[in-house]
Amino acid sequence: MMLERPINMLFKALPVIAMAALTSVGAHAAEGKPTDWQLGFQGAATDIAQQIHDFHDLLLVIITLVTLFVLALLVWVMIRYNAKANPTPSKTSHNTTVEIVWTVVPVLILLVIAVPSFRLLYAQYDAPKADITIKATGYQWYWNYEYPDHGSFSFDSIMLEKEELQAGQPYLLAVDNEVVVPVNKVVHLLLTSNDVIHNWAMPSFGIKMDALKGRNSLVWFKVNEPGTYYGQCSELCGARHAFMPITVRAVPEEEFQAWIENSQEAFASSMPEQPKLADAAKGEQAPERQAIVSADLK
Ligand SMILES: [Cu+2]
Repeated sequence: MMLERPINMLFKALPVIAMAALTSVGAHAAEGKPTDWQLGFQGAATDIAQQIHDFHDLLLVIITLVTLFVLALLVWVMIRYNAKANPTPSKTSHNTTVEIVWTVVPVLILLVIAVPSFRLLYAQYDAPKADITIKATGYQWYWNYEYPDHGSFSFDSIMLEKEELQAGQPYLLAVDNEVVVPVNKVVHLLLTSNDVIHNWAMPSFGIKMDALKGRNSLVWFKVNEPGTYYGQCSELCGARHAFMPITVRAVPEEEFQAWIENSQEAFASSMPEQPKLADAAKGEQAPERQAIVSADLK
Protein backbone atom coordinates (compact mmCIF):
# COMPACT_ATOMS: atom_id res chain seq x y z
CA MET A 1 0.00 0.00 0.00
CA MET A 2 1.29 3.44 -0.90
CA LEU A 3 0.83 4.83 2.59
CA GLU A 4 2.66 2.11 4.47
CA ARG A 5 6.06 3.73 4.17
CA PRO A 6 5.18 7.17 5.57
CA ILE A 7 3.20 5.59 8.43
CA ASN A 8 6.08 3.24 9.26
CA MET A 9 8.45 6.20 9.24
CA LEU A 10 6.12 8.12 11.55
CA PHE A 11 6.04 5.28 14.07
CA LYS A 12 9.82 4.90 13.92
CA ALA A 13 10.17 8.63 14.66
CA LEU A 14 7.87 8.54 17.70
CA PRO A 15 10.46 7.61 20.33
CA VAL A 16 12.79 10.33 18.97
CA ILE A 17 10.04 12.98 19.19
CA ALA A 18 9.08 11.85 22.70
CA MET A 19 12.70 11.95 23.87
CA ALA A 20 13.18 15.45 22.45
CA ALA A 21 10.10 16.64 24.33
CA LEU A 22 11.33 15.07 27.56
CA THR A 23 14.82 16.58 27.26
CA SER A 24 13.38 20.05 26.86
CA VAL A 25 11.27 19.48 29.97
CA GLY A 26 14.17 18.31 32.12
CA ALA A 27 16.60 20.97 30.93
CA HIS A 28 15.85 23.46 33.71
CA ALA A 29 17.00 21.57 36.74
CA ALA A 30 17.40 22.70 40.33
CA GLU A 31 16.62 26.40 40.11
CA GLY A 32 14.03 27.62 42.53
CA LYS A 33 12.77 30.32 40.22
CA PRO A 34 11.53 30.73 36.67
CA THR A 35 14.20 31.15 33.99
CA ASP A 36 14.16 32.94 30.65
CA TRP A 37 12.75 30.82 27.83
CA GLN A 38 11.84 28.13 30.30
CA LEU A 39 9.93 25.15 28.99
CA GLY A 40 8.23 22.81 31.40
CA PHE A 41 8.55 22.93 35.18
CA GLN A 42 11.02 24.56 37.50
CA GLY A 43 13.57 22.06 38.84
CA ALA A 44 12.24 19.72 41.54
CA ALA A 45 13.49 20.51 45.05
CA THR A 46 11.44 17.84 46.82
CA ASP A 47 10.66 14.18 46.13
CA ILE A 48 6.99 15.08 45.67
CA ALA A 49 7.87 17.64 42.98
CA GLN A 50 10.01 14.99 41.29
CA GLN A 51 7.11 12.55 41.42
CA ILE A 52 4.88 15.22 39.83
CA HIS A 53 7.44 15.75 37.05
CA ASP A 54 7.73 12.01 36.41
CA PHE A 55 3.95 11.72 36.23
CA HIS A 56 3.81 14.67 33.85
CA ASP A 57 6.50 13.11 31.64
CA LEU A 58 4.61 9.80 31.53
CA LEU A 59 1.41 11.62 30.52
CA LEU A 60 3.31 13.57 27.89
CA VAL A 61 4.52 10.35 26.26
CA ILE A 62 1.04 8.78 26.39
CA ILE A 63 -0.74 11.85 24.99
CA THR A 64 1.90 12.22 22.25
CA LEU A 65 1.50 8.60 21.15
CA VAL A 66 -2.31 8.79 21.26
CA THR A 67 -2.42 12.04 19.30
CA LEU A 68 -0.01 10.83 16.63
CA PHE A 69 -1.88 7.52 16.33
CA VAL A 70 -5.22 9.30 15.82
CA LEU A 71 -3.61 11.73 13.37
CA ALA A 72 -2.13 8.83 11.39
CA LEU A 73 -5.53 7.09 11.26
CA LEU A 74 -7.22 10.27 10.04
CA VAL A 75 -4.61 10.84 7.34
CA TRP A 76 -4.88 7.20 6.29
CA VAL A 77 -8.69 7.38 6.03
CA MET A 78 -8.60 10.68 4.14
CA ILE A 79 -6.11 9.47 1.55
CA ARG A 80 -6.92 5.78 1.17
CA TYR A 81 -10.72 5.95 1.47
CA ASN A 82 -11.70 9.20 -0.20
CA ALA A 83 -14.25 9.03 -3.06
CA LYS A 84 -11.60 9.13 -5.74
CA ALA A 85 -9.31 6.44 -4.31
CA ASN A 86 -12.15 4.22 -3.16
CA PRO A 87 -15.17 4.70 -5.49
CA THR A 88 -17.19 1.70 -4.20
CA PRO A 89 -17.12 1.90 -0.40
CA SER A 90 -17.52 -1.16 1.80
CA LYS A 91 -20.90 -1.55 3.54
CA THR A 92 -19.33 -2.95 6.75
CA SER A 93 -21.05 -1.66 9.90
CA HIS A 94 -19.69 -3.90 12.69
CA ASN A 95 -16.40 -5.51 13.53
CA THR A 96 -16.36 -7.25 16.89
CA THR A 97 -12.58 -7.48 17.14
CA VAL A 98 -12.04 -3.81 16.43
CA GLU A 99 -14.79 -2.83 18.87
CA ILE A 100 -13.28 -4.90 21.67
CA VAL A 101 -9.83 -3.44 20.97
CA TRP A 102 -11.00 0.17 20.98
CA THR A 103 -12.76 -0.40 24.30
CA VAL A 104 -10.10 -2.41 26.09
CA VAL A 105 -7.04 -0.45 24.99
CA PRO A 106 -8.29 2.94 26.33
CA VAL A 107 -9.26 1.22 29.60
CA LEU A 108 -5.73 -0.15 29.90
CA ILE A 109 -4.27 3.29 29.13
CA LEU A 110 -6.44 4.82 31.87
CA LEU A 111 -5.27 2.15 34.31
CA VAL A 112 -1.64 2.93 33.47
CA ILE A 113 -2.42 6.59 34.26
CA ALA A 114 -4.51 5.91 37.38
CA VAL A 115 -1.91 3.94 39.32
CA PRO A 116 0.82 6.64 39.51
CA SER A 117 -1.88 9.32 39.79
CA PHE A 118 -3.39 7.85 42.97
CA ARG A 119 0.07 7.03 44.33
CA LEU A 120 1.05 10.70 43.90
CA LEU A 121 -2.15 12.01 45.49
CA TYR A 122 -1.61 9.73 48.46
CA ALA A 123 2.02 10.82 48.85
CA GLN A 124 1.07 14.51 48.72
CA TYR A 125 -1.56 14.29 51.42
CA ASP A 126 -0.02 11.64 53.67
CA ALA A 127 2.37 13.90 55.60
CA PRO A 128 5.19 12.13 57.44
CA LYS A 129 5.84 13.10 61.08
CA ALA A 130 6.92 16.73 61.32
CA ASP A 131 10.45 17.75 62.26
CA ILE A 132 9.37 21.36 62.36
CA THR A 133 6.05 23.16 62.01
CA ILE A 134 5.57 26.62 60.55
CA LYS A 135 2.38 28.58 60.36
CA ALA A 136 1.77 30.80 57.34
CA THR A 137 -1.00 33.37 57.31
CA GLY A 138 -2.06 35.22 54.20
CA TYR A 139 -2.82 38.91 54.53
CA GLN A 140 -3.85 41.42 51.86
CA TRP A 141 -1.08 41.56 50.61
CA TYR A 142 1.80 39.77 52.28
CA TRP A 143 2.50 36.60 54.22
CA ASN A 144 3.15 36.27 57.91
CA TYR A 145 5.10 33.31 59.25
CA GLU A 146 5.18 31.93 62.75
CA TYR A 147 7.54 29.32 64.22
CA PRO A 148 5.53 27.68 67.03
CA ASP A 149 8.27 25.11 67.76
CA HIS A 150 10.79 27.85 68.47
CA GLY A 151 9.08 30.26 70.84
CA SER A 152 6.39 31.28 68.37
CA PHE A 153 8.21 34.27 66.99
CA SER A 154 6.58 35.58 63.85
CA PHE A 155 7.40 38.01 61.10
CA ASP A 156 5.92 39.56 57.99
CA SER A 157 7.40 38.64 54.66
CA ILE A 158 7.05 41.57 52.31
CA MET A 159 8.05 41.91 48.67
CA LEU A 160 11.20 43.90 47.94
CA GLU A 161 10.84 46.94 45.72
CA LYS A 162 13.17 47.24 42.71
CA GLU A 163 15.60 49.57 44.49
CA GLU A 164 15.84 47.24 47.52
CA LEU A 165 16.96 44.16 45.55
CA GLN A 166 20.39 42.65 46.21
CA ALA A 167 22.37 41.07 43.37
CA GLY A 168 20.69 37.89 42.16
CA GLN A 169 17.35 38.60 43.80
CA PRO A 170 14.50 38.38 41.28
CA TYR A 171 12.03 41.28 41.21
CA LEU A 172 8.45 40.35 42.18
CA LEU A 173 9.69 37.16 43.88
CA ALA A 174 12.22 38.25 46.53
CA VAL A 175 11.04 39.29 50.01
CA ASP A 176 12.57 41.08 53.00
CA ASN A 177 12.17 38.23 55.51
CA GLU A 178 12.58 34.79 53.97
CA VAL A 179 11.10 31.61 55.40
CA VAL A 180 14.12 29.63 56.53
CA VAL A 181 13.89 25.85 56.84
CA PRO A 182 16.43 23.09 57.45
CA VAL A 183 17.23 20.80 54.48
CA ASN A 184 16.25 17.14 54.63
CA LYS A 185 13.72 17.75 57.41
CA VAL A 186 9.99 17.29 57.16
CA VAL A 187 8.37 20.70 57.43
CA HIS A 188 4.66 20.94 58.15
CA LEU A 189 3.23 24.20 56.94
CA LEU A 190 -0.08 25.20 58.50
CA LEU A 191 -1.86 27.56 56.17
CA THR A 192 -4.54 30.03 57.02
CA SER A 193 -5.69 33.49 56.02
CA ASN A 194 -6.52 36.67 57.86
CA ASP A 195 -8.91 38.00 55.24
CA VAL A 196 -9.69 36.67 51.75
CA ILE A 197 -8.55 33.40 50.17
CA HIS A 198 -4.85 33.35 49.34
CA ASN A 199 -2.80 30.47 48.00
CA TRP A 200 0.66 29.34 49.03
CA ALA A 201 2.22 28.09 45.79
CA MET A 202 5.81 26.91 45.50
CA PRO A 203 6.45 25.35 42.08
CA SER A 204 9.78 23.69 42.90
CA PHE A 205 8.21 21.97 45.95
CA GLY A 206 5.14 20.84 44.01
CA ILE A 207 2.88 22.74 46.42
CA LYS A 208 -0.17 24.84 45.68
CA MET A 209 -2.67 25.13 48.53
CA ASP A 210 -5.41 27.61 49.32
CA ALA A 211 -5.16 29.55 52.57
CA LEU A 212 -8.64 30.13 54.01
CA LYS A 213 -9.78 32.25 56.90
CA GLY A 214 -11.04 30.16 59.81
CA ARG A 215 -9.43 27.01 58.53
CA ASN A 216 -6.00 25.44 58.84
CA SER A 217 -4.74 23.50 55.83
CA LEU A 218 -1.68 21.34 56.12
CA VAL A 219 0.95 21.00 53.44
CA TRP A 220 4.33 19.41 53.94
CA PHE A 221 7.69 19.40 52.21
CA LYS A 222 11.20 18.09 52.66
CA VAL A 223 13.73 20.10 50.67
CA ASN A 224 16.57 17.98 49.31
CA GLU A 225 19.15 20.65 48.49
CA PRO A 226 20.08 23.92 50.17
CA GLY A 227 18.98 26.88 48.10
CA THR A 228 16.52 29.72 47.71
CA TYR A 229 13.15 28.88 46.28
CA TYR A 230 10.54 31.31 45.05
CA GLY A 231 6.78 31.10 44.80
CA GLN A 232 3.74 33.36 44.69
CA CYS A 233 0.24 33.74 46.03
CA SER A 234 -1.84 31.92 43.43
CA GLU A 235 -5.38 32.89 44.34
CA LEU A 236 -6.63 36.20 42.98
CA CYS A 237 -6.85 38.05 46.30
CA GLY A 238 -7.18 41.71 45.42
CA ALA A 239 -5.34 44.69 44.00
CA ARG A 240 -1.83 43.68 45.11
CA HIS A 241 -2.27 39.94 44.58
CA ALA A 242 0.75 39.88 42.27
CA PHE A 243 2.95 41.45 44.93
CA MET A 244 2.88 38.96 47.78
CA PRO A 245 5.56 36.47 46.76
CA ILE A 246 7.00 33.64 48.82
CA THR A 247 10.69 33.00 49.40
CA VAL A 248 11.92 29.88 51.17
CA ARG A 249 15.60 29.47 51.98
CA ALA A 250 16.65 25.91 52.78
CA VAL A 251 19.85 25.73 54.81
CA PRO A 252 21.87 23.06 56.66
CA GLU A 253 20.75 22.28 60.22
CA GLU A 254 23.48 24.34 62.02
CA GLU A 255 22.74 27.38 59.91
CA PHE A 256 19.05 26.93 60.66
CA GLN A 257 19.69 26.84 64.43
CA ALA A 258 21.79 30.01 64.17
CA TRP A 259 19.02 31.70 62.20
CA ILE A 260 16.45 30.63 64.82
CA GLU A 261 18.55 32.18 67.62
CA ASN A 262 18.97 35.39 65.63
CA SER A 263 15.29 35.56 64.76
CA GLN A 264 14.18 34.96 68.34
CA GLU A 265 16.08 38.14 69.19
CA ALA A 266 15.16 40.10 66.08
CA PHE A 267 11.45 39.25 66.31
CA ALA A 268 11.31 39.08 70.12
CA SER A 269 8.46 41.58 70.29
CA SER A 270 6.27 39.18 68.28
CA MET A 271 6.73 36.34 70.78
CA PRO A 272 3.90 35.55 73.20
CA GLU A 273 4.84 35.21 76.86
CA GLN A 274 6.44 31.83 77.36
CA PRO A 275 4.89 29.24 79.66
CA LYS A 276 6.93 28.58 82.80
CA LEU A 277 9.48 25.78 82.35
CA ALA A 278 7.55 23.49 84.68
CA ASP A 279 4.36 23.98 82.64
CA ALA A 280 6.25 23.45 79.41
CA ALA A 281 7.62 20.17 80.76
CA LYS A 282 4.07 19.03 81.49
CA GLY A 283 3.13 19.96 77.94
CA GLU A 284 0.74 22.71 79.04
CA GLN A 285 0.29 25.84 77.03
CA ALA A 286 0.29 29.32 78.47
CA PRO A 287 -3.22 30.85 78.39
CA GLU A 288 -1.92 33.73 76.26
CA ARG A 289 -0.75 31.29 73.63
CA GLN A 290 -4.09 29.52 73.55
CA ALA A 291 -5.84 32.85 73.18
CA ILE A 292 -3.63 33.74 70.24
CA VAL A 293 -4.18 30.43 68.50
CA SER A 294 -7.95 30.58 68.88
CA ALA A 295 -8.03 34.25 67.84
CA ASP A 296 -6.12 33.34 64.68
CA LEU A 297 -8.66 30.72 63.82
CA LYS A 298 -11.66 33.02 64.02
CU1 LIG B 1 -2.95 36.53 48.08
